[in-house]
Amino acid sequence: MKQALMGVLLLVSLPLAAAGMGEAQGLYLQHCAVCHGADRFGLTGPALLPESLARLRRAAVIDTISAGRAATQMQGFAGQLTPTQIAAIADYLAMPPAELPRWELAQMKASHTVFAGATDLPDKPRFTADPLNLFVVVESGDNHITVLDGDRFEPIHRFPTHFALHGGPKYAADGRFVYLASRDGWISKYDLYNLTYVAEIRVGLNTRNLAVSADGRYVLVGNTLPGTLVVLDGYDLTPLKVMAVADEAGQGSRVAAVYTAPPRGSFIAIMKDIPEIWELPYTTEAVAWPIDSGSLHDYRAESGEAFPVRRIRLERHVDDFVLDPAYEHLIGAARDGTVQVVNLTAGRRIANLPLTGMPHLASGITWMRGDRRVLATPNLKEGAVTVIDTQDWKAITRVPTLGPGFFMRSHENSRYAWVDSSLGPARDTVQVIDKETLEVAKTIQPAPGKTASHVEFTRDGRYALLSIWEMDGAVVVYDAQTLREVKRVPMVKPSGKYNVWNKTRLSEGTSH
Ligand code: DHE
Repeated sequence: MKQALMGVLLLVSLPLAAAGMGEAQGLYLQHCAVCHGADRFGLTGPALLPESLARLRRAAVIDTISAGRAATQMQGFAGQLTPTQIAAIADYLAMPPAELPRWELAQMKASHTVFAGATDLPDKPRFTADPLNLFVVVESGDNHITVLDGDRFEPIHRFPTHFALHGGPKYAADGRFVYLASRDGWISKYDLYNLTYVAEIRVGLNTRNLAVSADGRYVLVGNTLPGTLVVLDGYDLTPLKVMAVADEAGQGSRVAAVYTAPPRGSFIAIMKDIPEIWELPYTTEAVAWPIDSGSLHDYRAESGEAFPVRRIRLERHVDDFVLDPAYEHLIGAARDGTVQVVNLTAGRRIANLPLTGMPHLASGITWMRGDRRVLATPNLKEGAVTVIDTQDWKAITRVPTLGPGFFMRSHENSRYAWVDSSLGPARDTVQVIDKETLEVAKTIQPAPGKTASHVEFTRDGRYALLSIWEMDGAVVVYDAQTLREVKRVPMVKPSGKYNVWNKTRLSEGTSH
């Protein structure tokens, strides 16, 4: 801790030293606090804590303070403040607050809103499009969502969201409601039939992602600040339980990710700072558990507590993971690139995978190749997709790509899997891999010089929708068989798109 603090202090550069901490704080309170809060926890503007700004370089923070942020209420301060004052504010924002930030049940309750009349609306869509073939498209450029008709590729509705949504929006099982998480800890429930928000609540200061139970009764949110798991009522987001994450010796941890495991009737959570996986059963009713002894079921019966925690202890922690289609195995990667396979029923690691770079397993997908199910993962550091046999957990091949990428997608009805190279110089290309030959069948460059990424299929797998990740971006629709462009729908930096059918039917070609 002392070392970490020293590191932060050393990072504080000359402008802060020159202006002095007091002056920088004074400038912050005078110019920024009205939108971002005196405590930097965020108000109408986002939180400005080191955790919230971790993805931005110092130069980008200075640039935003100087020039403002397009399509938001953030104005530029270059005309009012000197470059030294702006740099001092940027350095002040990189400092942790004097007191450890807390966000407890009382603060959550104070932030909770159930919108008037919104829990009592008709159970029928207000539009004629197929409600199971809608896409929710997150436009991160100006913090909006477009609801897109997945047959005609026409927008049905566009609405504002909290700042910086991240992770996949999650649907309730019938696809009517969608739950959204912002990096700043805001969770919203939206009614896709009536095109209106139902409820919202702030559950933390920095959130990883959320998961929805298969029965729709609960939402679980994993936070990094503070390190908590929060259970909400799926109906109106009332907070039901807040769990501080720590190992049995009391070492606290940030949450790295949470997912729902429908056949297990449980949530699975991984932790950033302790080598543990937590399984939290959310139903005490009969579930087709894949286990019969030494079991979670027994544990749960003994516990009698709501959301008891089953700890799976590992030697090394995992930061990123995917579950196999049977929800029997968790395949997890650590930041150092090591990958382990954990049998969730047995509660132990059963294999290590000797992969290189940094596999992005949250984007891993599986398919049947002959009589074997394979798992393919893109890589955040290397231009390659690794294909793994899920029977013996051995890598079959590495498919070279044009660069490191984030996302990989396919569909049961498609012979191709799509992968981007958005983290390298060929960021304006995506590649289409033949799932049988495991070779690149085509390289597509939808808009030269503009970042291309994140594909999602229509419910029948006939079309693949790709994002051009720019302020003047678009969702480009391709015929998934001929790989020819069909349509281009303008969007503002569409970071991701989510098809109701594929997500709720747990398509093997996408994330859930
Ligand atoms: Fe993501 C999903 C973690 C940076 C866009 N990202 C996820 C999920 C995790 C994760 C655990 C799964 C959540 C889920 O499905 O509910 N992301 C991380 C990181 O650790 C990382 C590398 C660093 C960080 O800042 O947290 C990171 N992610 C980014 C970005 O910089 C991206 C490209 C732009 C952004 O919006 O912040 C980004 N992440 C996404 C998207 C998804 C996502 C679009 C949903 C993918 C899907 O199809 O399900």
